[in-house]
Amino acid sequence: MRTDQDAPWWRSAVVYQIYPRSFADGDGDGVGDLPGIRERLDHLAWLGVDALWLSPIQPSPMADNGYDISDYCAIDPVYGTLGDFDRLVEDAHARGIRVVLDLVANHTSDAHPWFQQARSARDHPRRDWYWWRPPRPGLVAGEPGAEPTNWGSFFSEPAWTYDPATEEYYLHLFSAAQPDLNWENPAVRRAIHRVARWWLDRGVDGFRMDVVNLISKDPALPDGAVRRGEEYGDLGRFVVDGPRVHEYLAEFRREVFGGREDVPLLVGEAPGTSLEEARCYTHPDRGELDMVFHFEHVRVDRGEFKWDLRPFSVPDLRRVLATWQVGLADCWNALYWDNHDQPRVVSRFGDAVRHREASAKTLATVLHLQRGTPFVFQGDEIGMANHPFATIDDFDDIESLNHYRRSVALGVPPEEVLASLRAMSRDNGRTPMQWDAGPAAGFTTGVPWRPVNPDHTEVNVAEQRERPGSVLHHYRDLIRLRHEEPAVVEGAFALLAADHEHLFAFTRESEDATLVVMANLSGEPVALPDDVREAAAGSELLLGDAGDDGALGPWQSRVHRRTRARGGR
Ligand code: ISL
Repeated sequence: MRTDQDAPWWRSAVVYQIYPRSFADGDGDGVGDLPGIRERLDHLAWLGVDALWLSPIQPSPMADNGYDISDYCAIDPVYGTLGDFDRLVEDAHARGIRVVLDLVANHTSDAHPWFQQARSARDHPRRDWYWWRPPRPGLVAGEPGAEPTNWGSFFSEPAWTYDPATEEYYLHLFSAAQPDLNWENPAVRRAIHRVARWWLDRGVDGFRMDVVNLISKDPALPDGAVRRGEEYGDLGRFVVDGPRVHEYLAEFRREVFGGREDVPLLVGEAPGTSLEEARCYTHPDRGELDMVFHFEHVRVDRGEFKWDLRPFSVPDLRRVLATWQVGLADCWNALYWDNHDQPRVVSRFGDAVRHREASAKTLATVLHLQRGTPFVFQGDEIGMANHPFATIDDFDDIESLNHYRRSVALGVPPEEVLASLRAMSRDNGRTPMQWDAGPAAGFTTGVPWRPVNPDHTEVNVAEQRERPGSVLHHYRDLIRLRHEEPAVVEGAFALLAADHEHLFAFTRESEDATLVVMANLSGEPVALPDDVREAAAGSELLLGDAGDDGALGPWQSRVHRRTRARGGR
């Protein structure tokens, strides 16, 4: 496996995210599985990725497609067996590909034995593994308003559910089927450490920790301020980057990674986190997380624990990305455009209609050339786009369905809610992977669990594999460039054309070379401003079409390299 002596392996790595339900189906039941992934490993090896991250594969009632785990140390039968998992790890490792698992430890499924025991009696020793509270004094338990706090969950319901058997409420930041674990309890933390060690001993190479910045809550559980027109209080400051989260993560690393030779990757998903907090999570001196997925470029906080799509403009996007590049210069970034929770990058930031391939390629270029570890979500490497969902019956995701129900109940016209779901629903990222132009896009021989995007007849791996210049070949070139050019990994980031309406341009400067990256994030041709032209003067073209060196065509991008003279600039 590729390892640099001084730098951890993940610095020069590209990670590929697999959403197992939708990647490849090996047994024809219409749901993706581990044998299916194994059969497609050659695709990942051809692309050149260094690691794959699997969204949850453990047993789950699938209230949230596996982000509700009922047994941490097993495989859900729909995905296969532990034997299938071991074979997958072995085959991936044989190709130099590491395997990273999702660690969902903010909450379990309500079907997990821990929760079953906790809810069985108030005095059960496991009661305190979750957050239980009595109803508000003087109010009728189970009636709206009697919840212990005024918090709303991520999924448009109250964050508390009443349990009549023991006459208390339990806390869930997501659905009622996902009760939050009480990390205040050291026994809970030890149990999670054991789970993580168990998977590492089985050969996995790291974890993506789900909503890891939500694991510590303000134990006073105060009510949040209710903004005008909102139903729930603003709970963000009581649970996002909570009071003990840094302590828990330092402990996790010590207890789980301590003494291991090949240090695993630890990347944390951190909705709502700030740059300041991210520096605490990722600073090498603190050693909590290697990198975090922040949300600032994709979502905007509208309060009440909800993040809407951030309105898109190039100056705004560039400012956010550059701020994180500079702000984490002594730390490390996780670079991503989308994942299984977000609309597809080409539909969201690019132009899937008029400039599909060019915009998919250019967006990939600016992602991969920033400083940090790029995460490629399955299908982005061929420019997969949002699905043309028609009616509410076409949606499946719990967040989307709950959002629809709540909005319509509050009087928002259904067509309006549908329009917003088409743009932002998590279902967009979950349609089956498009392998070929055949029935069900080569994803399954059966009936796929989610509709295949009708554009698979044109947009698929098989076609792009045969076509140099395709989005797929471009991803491969970008990954190869990272492996061959140290400046891609370590070069310092500096923004160019800082006021331009359409350009995202920057340099990456290392000891030996300066890379100049210029990208036109618009459908209009642009003339290059002076600072970009000067930076690129006398350089060699590494990637992109040469064309007019004073301009970029619609959605065009180029990467140049200037060798630095020894002893000078
Ligand atoms: O990103 C989102 C879009 O609004 C949120 O819906 C998402 O739920 C949030 O980012 C947290 O995501 C993670 O935890 C959830 C799970 O549903 C997501 O799939 C997961 O990535 C609860 O485990």
